[in-house]
Amino acid sequence: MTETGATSAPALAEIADIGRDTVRGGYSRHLFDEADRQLREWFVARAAGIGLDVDHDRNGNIWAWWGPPGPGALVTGSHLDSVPGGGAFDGPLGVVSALDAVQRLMVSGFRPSRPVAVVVFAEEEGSRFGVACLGSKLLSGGLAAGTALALTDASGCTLAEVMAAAGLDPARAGRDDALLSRIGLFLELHVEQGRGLIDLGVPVGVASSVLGHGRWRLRFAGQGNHAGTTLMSDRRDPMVAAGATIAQIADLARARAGARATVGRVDAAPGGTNVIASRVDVWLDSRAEEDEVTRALVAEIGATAAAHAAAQGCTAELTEQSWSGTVHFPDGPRMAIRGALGDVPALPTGAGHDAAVLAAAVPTAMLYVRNPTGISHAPEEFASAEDCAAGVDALETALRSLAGRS
Ligand code: HGY
Ligand code: MN
Ligand code: MN
Repeated sequence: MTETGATSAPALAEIADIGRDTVRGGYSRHLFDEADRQLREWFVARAAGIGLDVDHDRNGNIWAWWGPPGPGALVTGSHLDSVPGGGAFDGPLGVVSALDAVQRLMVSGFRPSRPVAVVVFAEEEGSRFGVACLGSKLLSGGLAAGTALALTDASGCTLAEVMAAAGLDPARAGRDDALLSRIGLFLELHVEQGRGLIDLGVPVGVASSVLGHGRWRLRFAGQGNHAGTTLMSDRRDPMVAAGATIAQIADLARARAGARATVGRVDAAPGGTNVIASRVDVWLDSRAEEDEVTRALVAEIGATAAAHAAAQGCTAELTEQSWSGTVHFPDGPRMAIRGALGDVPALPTGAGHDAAVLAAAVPTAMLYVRNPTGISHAPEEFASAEDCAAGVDALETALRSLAGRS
């Protein structure tokens, strides 16, 4: 960050060593784990260091205010958590760019006509508790507090226990109308996670829509047994049913225009090489432009799983774990931002975001920064220093224009 606030790529270097995953590559930063704790500490210090007043809300989100929290606030920011083995930019770019853009406005002597805040949302990736955008869903009432607090992580800890250990009162978790009433507009900058800006040849764009997306668990149950003494004819092997189902999922998705279905995570119990599994859990992520297409595809996958399970003398159970419907961002904020930035392109995305979840409760908008690899949720995710700087420039210009209005 230069003193004059000259254009510079956001200082992602400050957090580059936090949460590196030496096994998977990339970063693993999950709600209230050690990496998240360090990132939160960094954010609080960085925000306070530029004169913002930091406040932790009841749902684990962090708010850094320029001016007294009040109605009509212009809020920007994103998330700091990652997927397992995720990239460096998904989330942090929006947080660091927001701090840089606000600091530049401060240094320039700009005085906003409305409160301004930088926010860090909790558990956007849902990597610890399985629900995407957990912090913004709790804030906006998109997920009932009771349901959320009972969520468990891989070690069996509940969200309530983890929140309490982090110093929050789980009994207060849930929709926060007082805080929502302060938000006039939430503008999130995010690295693009597809190829739109590459193909258009421009560094920055605005968001038009976010695909509806959900997560389901397929639980195949059979009979655990000995790999050597159990004849093939005597088996009820859930791994065979799971494998046959997974092999079909891609074709079932391809048969529905624009639909996507992914299995990136499988868990077999007990997990011995010389043991026939007793249970295999398969997690499904599915998305499409029309929510009913996603629902129909998931139903078809569930039926396919049941048929393969029956053929193996096993059972299959489909459980919905997370759902966010398709969101079309409101025209007003997007047009105001395009008015301030000039004719930046408007892009749809298949990636979920807190700005899409919050759109149910307050006006929201997004800026995208070009990712020349077109790869995300992987260590190859990237944005050049020049494009990151263009993102901060765009965010500062948009904030200056939007905060100059009451
Ligand atoms: O899964 C998503 O689309 C987002 O990155 N949470
Ligand atoms: Mn992500
Ligand atoms: Mn993200």
